[in-house]
Amino acid sequence: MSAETASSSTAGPPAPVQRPTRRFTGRNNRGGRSVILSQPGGYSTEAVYRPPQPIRGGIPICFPKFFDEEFLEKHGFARTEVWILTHDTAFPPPTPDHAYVDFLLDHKPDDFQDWPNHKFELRLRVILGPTGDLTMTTRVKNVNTNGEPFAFKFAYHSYFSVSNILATRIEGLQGLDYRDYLNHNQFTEEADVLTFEEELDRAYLNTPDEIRIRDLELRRVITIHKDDSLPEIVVWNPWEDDAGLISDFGYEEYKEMICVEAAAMDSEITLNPNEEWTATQRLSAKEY
Ligand code: TA6
Repeated sequence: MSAETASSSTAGPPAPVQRPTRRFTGRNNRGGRSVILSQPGGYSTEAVYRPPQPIRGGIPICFPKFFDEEFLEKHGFARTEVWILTHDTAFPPPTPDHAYVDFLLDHKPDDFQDWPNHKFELRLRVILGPTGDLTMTTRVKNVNTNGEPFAFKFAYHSYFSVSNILATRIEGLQGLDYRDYLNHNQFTEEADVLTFEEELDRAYLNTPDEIRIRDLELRRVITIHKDDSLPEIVVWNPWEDDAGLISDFGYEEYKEMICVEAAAMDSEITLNPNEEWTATQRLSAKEY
């Protein structure tokens, strides 16, 4: 009998599976409630919600814009709107050891004046798995009754906490073309891993399904798994000078964050009436 089998025979029955849970907070001063998905091992986040300011942190949903032509209006209205909490039977039923929540943002007449005359349904399912994996699936449907198509861009604007930006590496980008938004040029990534020593704002094009964020101090790898609907990866850190210009960004916080965003932002997605687009990203973390 091998040592491995001997130890498993004395280990007793396996520990019961601890399931992620979901709960609702009380109503806030705008009448809204928050939904908290938690996993027994931890994993919580905090964010301040002061509409119409977007939340700095977490995973804001960028829709229907990412940049406009003049770079003036960034990231669209979806991230600052109040979404409806719903139960969406059109999503596949999740397995019992996952906690999930469904949200809906739809069109009311005269809403969203910077994207007028478009009726849409924007649906989001967030699933927390037993090992802390976080899966987000978005569905965008054109429900225009005037026969018109519409076009949009999209991103999961994910903020990640890292121990030290100087000890952070992004893996999976070598050989890819990227647009550099700091000097409006296009380059090809030559480095085997992306490191940080100054402000960086780039969109990598035609990226693979998995991109990893390696935290050398924490000895942790976060993997972003994404589907083909999200061909780009945006990487952003404002560094010292730019962070100082952003009012809700702590002066030193650029040292402990990185945005790595699965996106469809390089070209627009066009939907005809009744067509639907879906995009999934899953985040998982592993220590090594
Ligand atoms: O996604 C990267 C980026 O567009 C950067 O250019 C930077 O401006 C950042 O997002 C912050 O955007 P926000 O609108 O959240 O302040």
